[in-house]
Amino acid sequence: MRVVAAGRPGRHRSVRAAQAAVVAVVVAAGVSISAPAQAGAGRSDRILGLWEVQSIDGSANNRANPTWGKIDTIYPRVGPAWYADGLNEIVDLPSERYVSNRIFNDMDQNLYSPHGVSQWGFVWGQFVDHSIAQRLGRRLVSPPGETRNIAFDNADPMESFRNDIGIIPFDRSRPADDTGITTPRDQINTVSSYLDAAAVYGNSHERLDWMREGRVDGDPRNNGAKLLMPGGYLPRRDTRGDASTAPNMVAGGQLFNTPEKAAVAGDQRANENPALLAIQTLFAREHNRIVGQLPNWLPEQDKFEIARTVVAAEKQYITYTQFLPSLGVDLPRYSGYKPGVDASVTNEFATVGYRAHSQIRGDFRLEAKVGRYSEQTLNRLRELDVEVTVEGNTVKLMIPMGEDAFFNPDLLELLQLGPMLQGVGLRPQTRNDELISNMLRSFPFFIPVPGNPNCSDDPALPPCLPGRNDLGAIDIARSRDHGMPSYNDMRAAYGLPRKSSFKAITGERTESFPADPKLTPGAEIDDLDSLDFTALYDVKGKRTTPAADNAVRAERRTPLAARLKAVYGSVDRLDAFVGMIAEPNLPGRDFGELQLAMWRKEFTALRDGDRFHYANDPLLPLVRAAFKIDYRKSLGDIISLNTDIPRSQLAPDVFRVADAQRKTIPPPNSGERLLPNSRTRALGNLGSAKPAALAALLPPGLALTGTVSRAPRRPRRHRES
Ligand code: HEM
Ligand SMILES: [Ca+2]
Ligand SMILES: [Ca+2]
Ligand SMILES: [Ca+2]
Repeated sequence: MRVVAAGRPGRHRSVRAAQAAVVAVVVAAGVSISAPAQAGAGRSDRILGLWEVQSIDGSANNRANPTWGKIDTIYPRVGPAWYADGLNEIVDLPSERYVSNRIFNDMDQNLYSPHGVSQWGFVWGQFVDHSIAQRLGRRLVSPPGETRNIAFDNADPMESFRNDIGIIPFDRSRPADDTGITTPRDQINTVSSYLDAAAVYGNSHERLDWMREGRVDGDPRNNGAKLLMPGGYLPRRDTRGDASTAPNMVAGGQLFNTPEKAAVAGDQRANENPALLAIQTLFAREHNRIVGQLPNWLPEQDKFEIARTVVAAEKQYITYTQFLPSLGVDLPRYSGYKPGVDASVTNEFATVGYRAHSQIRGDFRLEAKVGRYSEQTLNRLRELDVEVTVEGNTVKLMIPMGEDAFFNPDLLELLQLGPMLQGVGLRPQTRNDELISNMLRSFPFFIPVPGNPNCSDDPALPPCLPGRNDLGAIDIARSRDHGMPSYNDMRAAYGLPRKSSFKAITGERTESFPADPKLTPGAEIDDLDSLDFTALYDVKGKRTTPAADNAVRAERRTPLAARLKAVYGSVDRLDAFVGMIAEPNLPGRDFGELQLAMWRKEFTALRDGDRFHYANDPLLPLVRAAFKIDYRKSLGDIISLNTDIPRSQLAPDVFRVADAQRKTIPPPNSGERLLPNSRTRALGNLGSAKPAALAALLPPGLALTGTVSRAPRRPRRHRES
């Protein structure tokens, strides 16, 4: 089957006008069929018999290199691997928890995003992560590699937590076959790299078959168009009866002993925290909402694939026009699909650059009208450590990201989807800096003992063993496990100059410890007083207090550079993850130089190297014209369309808290740049356009005569709220 480009913009008036013309050609007249659908390909592999379906596993997105970005392929490297023996062995550097205690410890003092980025910054970030990366060897998903527990020294003078098992459990990722022997050890990404909606639909037909309404027989194409959503929430593993045949879900935390109660989503990590599960649930509802807007004459399979296409486009659109700009990540202008760009998520990005764990705030705050929750529900929430306060007509809930919140799908159903999603936008996330919330850096967990397999608090039973997890220490350990380049080699790999001193990294004036009566000269690095906050500043640069809980910047008794120097000695030994988050935020952005470079490079590749990127997909304007379904929505729009929270009760840009709204948000056509050519998913012959041919494909009454409803040119102004 030949695929011919429409690319006939006519006389070049202006770039914008030409673009508009191309779009109009595609939609109003350009989609015609000069040949029947490809022989041999079943109709169910096409949308409306014409349009290529995006593969579920990322294969053949790139036609010349069909394994690029596919599931179960190696994370390519940007820089050289750093192993002790050049091949496989972890480099000998300071213990991860030792580093964490001296660099990441926030002493329970929150510092917030200086630009008022809401908690959507990290919640959306995690949702995106779960569509692009999951290493082989993640516990409870695939068999891990060698055990390499992280040392936890209860006697460390800088240790403020107790860990009775003396280690933080850690396994190496499983190496890619035949690596680590004569070539450096590589790791495998088990999900597809492309920024599709894999977190919603999964990466395999078997999984999707179970998740869609209808018969489970391994083939989703004979199922209904909708996702199974009993009562508007994701199904549990036992919803269809036998949980043992349900898709696998990571069942840690509250689900450890009841894995059959895990909510099932495309991504196995969906139950990890209530906000993540909420966004997963929202997009499953959105899928079903779109299916409901499609005409009845469409076969179920076509409805499904059209809705999946729109959902993926919405997810990308929000990522590129709302999420990235809110954090200050700007990209070069989109200029069309580039088949030479490999969009595979790199090892450096998955293991260092994209681990935005420093942005995670340790609690969620919800506000609802008194009466939304019954007294019984409030009591159950209290049992789950939720703090409930009533102020006038408003009930306020504070949900600590602790034991009871992790892997607890019941919690989301108690809170209800609308208030949870609204709550994520109410408060700022924590600053992207070297501090990682103690909620995640010193998270308690319990290891069952004989006689108490469920770790019940019952005093009659033997107590379980209390341990501590440290996400920051694990990030360091993982970067060493994956042979990540040192900080300076990482900078070089991303085209940035090396740094020759610690103070040049942090931007501080000195890397010496000050003379201070609270510190013992020569032993400052082992002195908890070295971490004291000596001044806090709010967003206006005014001094503030811990009680005001609005600090965005701080001074401490000792410079970060002095502590880094005392821990690492030489700049060239510095872990890339640690150096990256020790860099100061650039003006107007929530990122330092290295992390910004890593995000720019990866998100540009994920856009330019994706044949199904929303701005390269001629099916989307067709869907818009034919069915009045427009993917160009803000996250706030999607929340209000699928919950009982009206749009007016959400900020225009939910990625910023109310008093940090930007004057403008991107116009709805931002970035759309359809360049129909042989590289899109169009299978029809667009060149010899005959509207009648398309009309023949569609039932009577559905004529595609209109032009594309163009978005307003001027950025829309929004009220500041
Ligand atoms: C409450 C929020 C979050 C929790 C509890 C969490 C927890 C975790 C854990 C336990 C791992 C596995 C660590 C390992 O063994 O290597 C991980 C991996 C990862 N996380 Fe997070 N995370 C959260 C949010 C985020 C966010 C906001 C981002 C990015 C914006 C992110 C990006 C990643 C990435 C890229 C990986 C590695 C993925 C892979 O290649 O396997 N996470 N996270
Ligand atoms: Ca993917
Ligand atoms: Ca089926
Ligand atoms: Ca932080």
